[in-house]
Amino acid sequence: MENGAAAPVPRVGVVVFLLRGKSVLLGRRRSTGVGDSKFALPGGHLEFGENFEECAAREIMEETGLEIEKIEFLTVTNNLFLDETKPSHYVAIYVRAFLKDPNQLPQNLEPTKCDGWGWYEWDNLPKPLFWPLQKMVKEGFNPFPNIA
Ligand code: 8DG
Ligand code: MG
Ligand code: MG
Repeated sequence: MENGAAAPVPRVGVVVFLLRGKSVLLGRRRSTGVGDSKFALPGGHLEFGENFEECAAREIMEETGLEIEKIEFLTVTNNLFLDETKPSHYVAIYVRAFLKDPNQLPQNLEPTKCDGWGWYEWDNLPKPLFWPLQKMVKEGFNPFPNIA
């Protein structure tokens, strides 16, 4: 840009449905950017050279201290946050994963970004949900494996 400011670009977010029984891990965001005070999935920015599974495992470790396994790609969405405090655009890569040790407890390792982590039943999700997740739920998306 002529004024020297960097032109905004879309970024890649990797977002994790961490599943335990009928529940999913959610945390209430504390953000000056997008989704402040909304319940959201753990995740973060894809770093240069990472694959989606590596990014998911790293973000979960950084944010919760949890070790995950069976990381599997689910879907991708294109999320525009143009009216937010800090306008942004994310291509969100959604994966699901499971705990390596089902007894391991989530820790709130980034308290400036999250009020705390909790397990929430898929059929009884908390409100308000971060809108990209709310939209997926409304459209009938289900992150749990099909057990035919
Ligand atoms: P990092 O510095 O650790 O890489 O990033 P972060 O601070 O953990 O990033 P984030 O905001 O948690 O996630 C990156 C972006 O991904 C977020 O700003 C918007 C997008 N995103 C969605 N849906 C969701 C979601 O449900 N959870 C999370 N965490 N991010 C999401 O579009
Ligand atoms: Mg992060
Ligand atoms: Mg995050």
